[in-house]
Amino acid sequence: MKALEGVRVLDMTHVQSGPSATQLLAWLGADVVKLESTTGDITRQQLRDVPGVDSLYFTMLNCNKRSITLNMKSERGKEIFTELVKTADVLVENFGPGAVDRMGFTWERLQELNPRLVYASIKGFGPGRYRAFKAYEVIAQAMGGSMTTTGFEDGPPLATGAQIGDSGTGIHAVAGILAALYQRQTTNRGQRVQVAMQHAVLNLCRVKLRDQQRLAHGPLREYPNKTFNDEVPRSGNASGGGQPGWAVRCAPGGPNDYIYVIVQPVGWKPISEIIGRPELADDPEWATPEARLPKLDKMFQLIEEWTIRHDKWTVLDRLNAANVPCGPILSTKELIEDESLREEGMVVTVDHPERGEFFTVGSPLQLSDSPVDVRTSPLLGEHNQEIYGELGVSADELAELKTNGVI
Ligand code: CAO
Repeated sequence: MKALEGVRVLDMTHVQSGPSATQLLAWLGADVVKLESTTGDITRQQLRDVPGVDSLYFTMLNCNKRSITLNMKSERGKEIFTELVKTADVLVENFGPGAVDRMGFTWERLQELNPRLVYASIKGFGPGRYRAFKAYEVIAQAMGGSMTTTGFEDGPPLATGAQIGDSGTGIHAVAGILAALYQRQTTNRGQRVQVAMQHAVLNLCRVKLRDQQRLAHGPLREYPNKTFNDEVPRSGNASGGGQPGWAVRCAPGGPNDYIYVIVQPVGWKPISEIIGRPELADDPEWATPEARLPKLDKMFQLIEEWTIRHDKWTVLDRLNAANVPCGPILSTKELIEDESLREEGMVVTVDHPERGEFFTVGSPLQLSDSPVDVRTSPLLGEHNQEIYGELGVSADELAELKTNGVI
């Protein structure tokens, strides 16, 4: 038994934000049926590395799902969809604003068809002035507080590699869907779940709005910036939080030879010993967090004078042995080859029928009674016969639907 065993998800998602949500639902045990246009999710063909084979973009976001094709713009397609909705517990989509309504399926209509349906939509924006706008990852980062706070003070706003706008929103959508399924147990009714990418990113940038309000009471002393105006500045690699941190360089000086070091109040004494400056532990100029606060740049410079002489793995071990929190910057190559991530099931090998073996990132949700078993993404329409057979569509009719461009 898996946690979501028996939950049927009709998955009309495409690209990243929606598929990331439904892949998690599949890993939690839901039966996720991905409904695609007859040409398929556009990502099947985007960024292809192997000609004619579903891209890694698709295969890494659509594991453990089944795939059916259905032309929602044909009359027969709409009839079939009507039947599919009746058998679903959850419908998820992330088309541009209004697309499902234009297909003829408003929330009112869907409720009529299946009052227990949980209907989840991911859009770029909420119902306010941006409601009709399409959105992609970095647009959400731009409009949700991430870009303005990422980068260095003297440089432009930066996008982060973490897909907080897409996959970050997907996770928020999963939380909403699970809550709606839970509430349905008492109400026996489904409900509408709406998540906006701008909102999800803003939620993840919550602490930056904390700092925006703190500015009213003076400069942000935990930031490395020397001057402040009326908005939170970009602060490079400073944590800006309660405990100062910075990325310092390590040997041999390559692009990822850095380690992020946090200096907790208790950490200063062991750090000063490790870096060969034990006298600074009791020096009133350095001994307390308050004394160090105005010269964090100098403090990290002192630390770097030691780290630059060692590789990041040595620094990781030395600092952790003294209970100093730190993290080497791991490159994508190091991550995919990381033994411990493989043992933990976070980097897994999947066997795809056309591409062969590839790596994917496993499920970060680890439940003791619902282990995740990562299986390949489906080929386009691979489960047409299986799913439409359940609805009573005969083999002859299937062939006819194919000829007529309905599936
Ligand atoms: N059968 C027939 N038509 C289908 C179909 C099907 N099975 N599935 C989708 N379509 C049609 C829709 O009806 C719609 O057509 P109309 O515009 O004529 O009504 C069209 O395909 C989909 O439109 P779209 O706006 O979703 O697609 P796009 O490529 O122009 O935009 C995107 C892509 C991502 C910008 C947009 O979907 C969007 O803003 N989504 C919400 C935000 C989001 O999730 N962004 C994340 C992007 S990366 O993860």
